[in-house]
Amino acid sequence: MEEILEKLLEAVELGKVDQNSPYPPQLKGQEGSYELTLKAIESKIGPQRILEESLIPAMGRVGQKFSENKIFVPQMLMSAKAMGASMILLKPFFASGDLKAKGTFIIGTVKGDLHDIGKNLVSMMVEGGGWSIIDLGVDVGSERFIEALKNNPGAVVGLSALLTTTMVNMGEIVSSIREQIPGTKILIGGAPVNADFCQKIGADFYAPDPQGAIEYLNRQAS
Ligand code: B12
Repeated sequence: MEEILEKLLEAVELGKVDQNSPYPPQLKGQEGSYELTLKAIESKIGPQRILEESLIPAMGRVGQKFSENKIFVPQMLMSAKAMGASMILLKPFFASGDLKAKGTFIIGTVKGDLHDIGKNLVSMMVEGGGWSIIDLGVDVGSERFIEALKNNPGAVVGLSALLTTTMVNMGEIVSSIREQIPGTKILIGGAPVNADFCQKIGADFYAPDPQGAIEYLNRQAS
């Protein structure tokens, strides 16, 4: 792997946002994820490799260390910030050049859950796939999904959850949508969910990653 991708992985893992950021003390004065992502882009390393070889593995390591009680919420938050600084720079690469959208995709992280990195990634890539995006943010309950659907008839809905305690809220949201706006296509994703759970709560499709979401959405559009 290029040295720059290794450095970026380390910067995100340790929560180094940019050169001026005082955290973590051992990387004081060194480049952070912002500068390293810029350099990677300038070196013509594609956004997909930056994501797959640095950013996503970094968050995997962070999760592992959190599970082992080697780091705590504040450190996890700094890593999320560092990842966010990179994602801002990657967004233009995923943004759509298409003028006419294939359809509308309403996405949100479900009630009780504040994790938005994966959701943002999905929305960025789906937008790049030619869909118009309505991102409802985090901690979203059924009422807000239904309101957005009423304003955008025929839109496909995407639900994200990262916690085993909040994935259950997906079931309640799916039921409410089914009751009020039958026929809506609902896609779910996030680390704790899978195809079995999708079937159990009556959603239409589970995708493990943005690519799977795009493929499903394109099947709906054609
Ligand atoms: C960063 C992080 C945080 C940050 C979130 C910042 C932010 N802005 O998102 C902060 C510090 C706030 C946080 C808080 C907490 N967290 Co946290 N967090 C993480 C961490 C390290 C990374 C998550 C992440 O961004 N991954 C990278 C992205 C790219 O991956 P992803 O989200 O899975 O998304 C991908 C796919 O799942 C999919 N996808 C995601 N959504 C969707 C939606 C659709 C429609 C589709 C198709 C696909 C899809 O596509 C994405 C790209 O491939 C994970 C560990 C991990 N390895 O996941 C823990 C983790 C999720 N957190 C955990 C916990 C316990 C918490 C807290 C409860 C801690 C606490 N005691 O306070 C709180 C909960 C706060 C809340 N109410 O939500 C646990 C969850 C355990 C569980 N099974 O329930 C984990 C797994 C850590 C661990 N190993 O214990 N966290």
